[in-house]
Amino acid sequence: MEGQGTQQTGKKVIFSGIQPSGTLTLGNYLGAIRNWKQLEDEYQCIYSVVDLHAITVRQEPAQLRRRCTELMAIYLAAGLNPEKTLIYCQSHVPAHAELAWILGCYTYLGELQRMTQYKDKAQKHAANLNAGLLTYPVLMAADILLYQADLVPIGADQKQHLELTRDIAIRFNGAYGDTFVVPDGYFPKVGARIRSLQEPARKMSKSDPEDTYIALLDTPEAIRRKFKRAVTDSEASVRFDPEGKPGVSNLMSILGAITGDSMEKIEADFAGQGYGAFKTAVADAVVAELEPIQNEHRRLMADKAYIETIMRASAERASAIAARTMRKVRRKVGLAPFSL
Ligand code: ATP
Ligand code: LTN
Repeated sequence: MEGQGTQQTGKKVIFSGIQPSGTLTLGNYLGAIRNWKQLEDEYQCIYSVVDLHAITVRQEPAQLRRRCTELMAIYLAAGLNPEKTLIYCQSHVPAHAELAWILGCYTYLGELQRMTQYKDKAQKHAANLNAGLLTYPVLMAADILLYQADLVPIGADQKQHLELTRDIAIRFNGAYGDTFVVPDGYFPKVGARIRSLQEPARKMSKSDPEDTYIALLDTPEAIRRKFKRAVTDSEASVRFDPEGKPGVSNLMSILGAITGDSMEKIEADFAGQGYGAFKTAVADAVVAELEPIQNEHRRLMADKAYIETIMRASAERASAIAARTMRKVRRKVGLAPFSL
């Protein structure tokens, strides 16, 4: 189904979310949040703090609560304008869970078992291999389809989940007639897959050990130290070759994502220089990029009442959009009508 935009704005809809499951990394920033701001005028953007997704892995309750507020503050500190963009907490709109249940009945077990993220997480969390880890992508599909999103900005790691969302939407539309907009992915040209500083074969992930990632709120000293210790190779030449030189190429991607420079330009700029100077330049660029966000974040965290006001207002507006989809879905599926 073609997107018609929200009734309020007539603009195409963008939806994305981040789990409050750890400190945000430079990967989350470059692969996701940084690109969100640029979309805010052209689209009706809806960005969620997806706390229901986060509890697929055990979370300490007080910490989870704090991280939700912290992530909201990061959305705001990264420059999102809450007058235009909806930023809210997923669990504040119960329709996410309701639609996830319904869509789960239109998703095959085989489809879920094939998901790479599920296979990875099943290995990592063998002691708590709960059903939520398997049905995680159904909840993600519900997030997206609930708002009739046209575009979903995500990092490359979420491509498979988006494909599944499309399949579920097409299947449902096929069975009941046009109900959901079939969304497209929106991938950043640079920064889509930032890798671990210690094991560049893996993506940079906030649930890995601390020295493998740069946290958005790391101090400049910590950022410099981590880049200094980042894995490279013994060739001592700054050359972009993701296969042969994954560590150096990852650092080049980070620098390029921030400065906008091409890999060729970075190669030329650092020709004949060792890794020391190069790593310092990468660290300087990251420190300068993050500093204003960190300052604004600190300011916002001192005003939790303001964050809560935004969270509540956005959740109300999001609920109204979600309710429209739910009325349609309930009717199509044949759930008994009711009004309170
Ligand atoms: P976890 O490692 O705990 O599973 P995560 O770090 O992958 O979590 P998410 O909340 O799952 O974080 O992802 C938020 C957004 O950040 C998604 O759009 C995802 O594609 C993007 N993202 C995550 N890691 C990276 C990365 N290393 N490079 C680029 N984008 C990333
Ligand atoms: N699964 C995503 C987070 C996420 C999301 C979404 C992204 C949950 N729901 C809806 C885009 C749209 C992740 O792990 N990065």
